[in-house]
Amino acid sequence: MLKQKIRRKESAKALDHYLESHLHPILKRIYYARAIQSPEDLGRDLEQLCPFQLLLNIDKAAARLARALKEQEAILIIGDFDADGATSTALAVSALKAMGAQKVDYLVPNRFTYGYGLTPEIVEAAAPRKPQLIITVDNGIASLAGVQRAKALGIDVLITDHHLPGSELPEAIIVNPNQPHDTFPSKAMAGVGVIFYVMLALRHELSQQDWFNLQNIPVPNMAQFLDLVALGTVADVVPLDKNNRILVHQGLGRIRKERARPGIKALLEVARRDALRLNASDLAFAVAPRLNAAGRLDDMSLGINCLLAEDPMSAYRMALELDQLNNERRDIEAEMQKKAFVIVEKLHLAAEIPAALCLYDKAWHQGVVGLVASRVKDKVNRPVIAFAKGDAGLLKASARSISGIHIRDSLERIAIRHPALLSKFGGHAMAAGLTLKESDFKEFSRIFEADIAEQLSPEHLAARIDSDGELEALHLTLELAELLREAGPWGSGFPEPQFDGVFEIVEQRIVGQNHLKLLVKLKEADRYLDAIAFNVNLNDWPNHRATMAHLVYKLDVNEYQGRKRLQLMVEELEAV
Ligand SMILES: [Mn+2]
Repeated sequence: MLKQKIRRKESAKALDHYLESHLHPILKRIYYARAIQSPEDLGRDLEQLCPFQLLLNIDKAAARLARALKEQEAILIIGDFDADGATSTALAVSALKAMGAQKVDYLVPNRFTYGYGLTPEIVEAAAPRKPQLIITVDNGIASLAGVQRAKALGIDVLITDHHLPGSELPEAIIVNPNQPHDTFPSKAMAGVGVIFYVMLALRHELSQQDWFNLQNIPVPNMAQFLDLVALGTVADVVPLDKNNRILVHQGLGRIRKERARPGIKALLEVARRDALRLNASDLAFAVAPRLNAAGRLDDMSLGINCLLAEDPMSAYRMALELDQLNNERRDIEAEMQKKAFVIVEKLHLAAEIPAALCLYDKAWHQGVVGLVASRVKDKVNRPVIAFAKGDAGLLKASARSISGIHIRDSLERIAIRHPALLSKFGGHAMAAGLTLKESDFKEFSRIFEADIAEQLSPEHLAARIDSDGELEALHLTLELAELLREAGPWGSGFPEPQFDGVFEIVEQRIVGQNHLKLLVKLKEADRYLDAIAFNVNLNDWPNHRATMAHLVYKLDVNEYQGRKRLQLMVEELEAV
C-alpha cells in the first residue's frame, strides 16, 4: 500500500560541470529533482536577488515615501494579525525610522473587532491619529472601500501586498507582484518580502536625492532587516522559489551569527532552539507559532512590539507572554481538533468522503479555525473549511486546499454565481478566509462541495508521498545528515529531502502517547540505526511484532549529551 503511494522523484536534466564535480552524489540527485542545475540556480547570494526596479509602481511608491520623509508626514502602517503581517509591520516601522522618519506609527486590525484588511472601520479608528499617509503591509489589495474612506478623509494610501487581486483594484499606489501587468519574476514573495523591496527602493531614491548626507544619518544597511524577512517568508508558507530562498538563507545566516534583533533571539530562547544551528523549520515550527498566537487569541500588537523591542529584557518579557499564549492556543486547538475528527469519523462511516468538507461548531475559536482546517485537510486529503461564530449572525472561516485545487478561485466562482452568499473572501491557491451568514452555512456547504466535486479528479486524490529514493548503507551517515541541513533552506516548494526503504525492525517501544522509538537494521549490512516516528496512528500499526517495515524518512542529527548521532525521522511507516 505504502509503496503505491510513494512517487520517487526523477530528474531528466544534467547538472553543470561545477555541481557535477563538487557535490555529494546524493545531493546531486536531490538538486536535480528540484530543478537546480547550476550554482546560480541555488539561490544563496544577495547579488542574485531580482532587482527591485522590476516591481510595478515601486518607483512611484519610493517617490511618495521620499516626499513623506522630507515633509516629516505622519505615517501609519496598517498590518495584519499573522506572522507575515507582524514582521512586515515591524520591518516598515524600523526601516522608515532608520531612514529618518520621525512620525511613524502602526495599527494592526484586531481580528475580533475589525477583521482582515484596510476596512473603512479601521480607517475610522486610525483617523484620530491624523495620519497623512497610510501604508498597508501584507494586506490592502482587496480594500476598495477602506481606500475610499481614507481618501475622503484626505489620507493618502500606499498598498503593499502579495495576495491575489480581485477584478477591481483600490485607487492607490499599489506594489504587489501579483497585480495585473507586474513583470516581477518572483510571484511567491510574502508580504514581508514586498515591503522589504519597497524599503530597498526608498533607500535608493533617498540616496539619489542625497538625503542621508544632508540629514547626516548613516545609510541604513538593509541586511539588518533580513531576519524579519526570513521569519515572515517561512511563516507564511509561500513557495521557496529562488528569490525567497536567497532572502531566507541570508536571514538565517544573520540569526546564526547572533545578529538577529532582540525579539527574535528572545523567541528562540523561550522555544529552546539553538540560534547557532538554526534552520528554516525552527522558524516555521518554533518562532512563527509563538508570534501567531498573539494574533489568534489576543492582539498582534504584542508580537509586533516584541519584534520592535530594542533591549533584550523587554523582548524576553514579551516573548514569555507570547509563549504563554501559544500554550493556550495549543489547548484550544487540541479541543477543537477532537471535535473535528469526531465529525470526520462520522462522515467516514456514512459513505464515501465528500469532495470538500465544511466543519462548524458553535464553540470554535475564530483565531484557531485555520489550524484545524489544515489538520483535517492533511488527514482527509480534501479541501476543508472550518467555521467559527463571528459577530452579528456571521460566521468567519478559514479554508485550506490540496495541491491542484485553487481555493480562492473556487470562492470567487461561488461569489459570482451567488452574489448574496459570501460577505467577504480572499487569499491564495492553498489558503483563504471568508465570511458568511450563519443561516447560509448549509447552502454554502452544498455549493462549495459541488464546486470542488466538479474539479476533483483521481489525480488530486492520490495522496502522493514524494521520495528522493533509497539510500544505500554507505550514504546513511551523520555526514550526509549534516550536509543536507546546510543544503537548504528547505520548505514549501523546495521540500526537505526524504527517502524511503525497507528496514528490519529490531526493537520498538511507544514513547509518550503515540510516538514510536525504533532500532532498525539495514537490510544488507550489519548496521543498526535509531529511528523515531512522531504521532503514529497506532491503530494503523497493529503489528507490534512487525519485523520488516517500509519507512519514509528524513535524516536527522540527534544531539544527546554532547554527542551527535544519525537518527531517521520517520514520516510514514508500514509493516511489510
Ligand atoms: Mn502574507
